Parts: sequence; structure tokens; C-alpha cells
Amino acid sequence: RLVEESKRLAAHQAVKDHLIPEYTRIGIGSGSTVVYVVEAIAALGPGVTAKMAFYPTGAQSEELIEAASLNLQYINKLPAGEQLDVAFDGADEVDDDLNLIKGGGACLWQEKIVAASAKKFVCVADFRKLSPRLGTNWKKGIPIEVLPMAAPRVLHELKQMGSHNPRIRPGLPGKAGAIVTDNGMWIIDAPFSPLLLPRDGESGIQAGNGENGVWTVDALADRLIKIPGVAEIGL
Ligand code: DER
Repeated sequence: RLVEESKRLAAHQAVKDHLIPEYTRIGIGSGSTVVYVVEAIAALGPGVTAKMAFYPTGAQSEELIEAASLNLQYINKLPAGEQLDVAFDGADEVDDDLNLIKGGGACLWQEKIVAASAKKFVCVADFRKLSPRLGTNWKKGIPIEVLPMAAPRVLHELKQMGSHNPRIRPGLPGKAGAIVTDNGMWIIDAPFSPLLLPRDGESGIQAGNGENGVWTVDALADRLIKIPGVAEIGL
């Protein structure tokens, strides 16, 4: 109960502080926390939201936007060179420098595209997600989205980089085989010792070569570690 309340508080505070009524383009992440972000936005009423367009980061995000009767728009329709005003999203772990682990919900590729398209990225995370160093709380490994045919080679590269027992994320009950993302990809979860994880832009671990085009390595590749923006943290 406390967790849900913390999520709701963080989400409503984040919207109150960072959704400026003049904004017209808003990114909406995926997961369970962002449900409360959409709840807070919808509560502003059509007087505020009618002129806003909301950009999803996957199927669940799209459903949230539609269910709240908010205007749905897609990031591929964003004119080249233009940005979203703000993007809200959750995270699996947040450290003191706003480094994030993303991908627990297997939506990280589109999330990254939308977050990177926004002038401001607001991460909404309840108290469980706070961590002195990435990898100390989130033990499931760094999520990496890969083209299925590249998975064997990526697994090998990750072992070479020091990941112990990287594995393809299995499907949920009722789905034989691997989880398939909204983009038709697989997810590899790669556990690393926290000491191996870079902080604030260190590139302690180079993203694998050769598979860059098919990798979305959240919270690992040095270009990503520091997502500029503000983290609204659960109380
Ligand atoms: O997949 C992701 O990165 C999501 O943002 C997710 O991991 C956050 O999930 P939660 O809000 O349900 O904790």
C-alpha cells in the first residue's frame, strides 16, 4: 500500500511541478508508475489537456493515453529537429546522479527514443528505486533489447565484458519461449557487479561492437548514463 501511495505521490508531484499548461507535446513512458502520471494529467481536465498531444512508448502506454481520452500522437510524426516539451517515465533504479536502469517492463527502446526527443525528462520513481549505486538494488541485470538473431553473439559479448550469466528474458506464463517486445525484439538481462557499472558517463563498459544497430543498452552505454532532466523521487 505504501509503495502505491509513494508512486501516486511522486507522479502527482511530478505533473504538478513539470507539466506546464503551455506545453503541447508530452511523452508518456511505460510501467505501473506512469499510470499515476496519466491519472494526474487527466485530472487537469480538457481545459488544459485538449491542446496537448501525448506520445506513447509502447502498447501499454498507448492504451493509458487512449483510456484517459487524451490526444494520442506518435513520435515518428514529430517534425525533424523539433522536440517534445517534456517526457515522463518510470525507472527500475535511480542513483544519486540520476543514472537510471530502465527496461524492467521491456519497453526501453521506445522509451529511450521518446525521452531523448524531449527537452526535459522527468523520471518518477518510488522510494524502492533509490540506490547509492546502480546494480545494488536492481538485481535482475541490465535489460538490453536485441534482434533475436543477434542474441547468441550479444550474450557472448556480455560475458566477455564481465556479466555473470546474462540470459534471454523468458516469456510470462502462457507464453512459451522468450518475451517479445513491442518492436518484435528480445530482451537480454545482463547482471553485472555494481563496481563494473559506470557512473555519470564513465564508460566502464563499452557497448558491444557489431551489434550496436540492434542494441538498445539502457543504463550501460556511456552515451546514455546521464539522462538530462529532473528526477521526481517517491517520498
Ligand atoms: O521498462 C521500464 O523501464 C519501465 O519504465 C519500468 O521498468 C518502470 O516500471 P514501474 O514504474 O512499473 O516500476
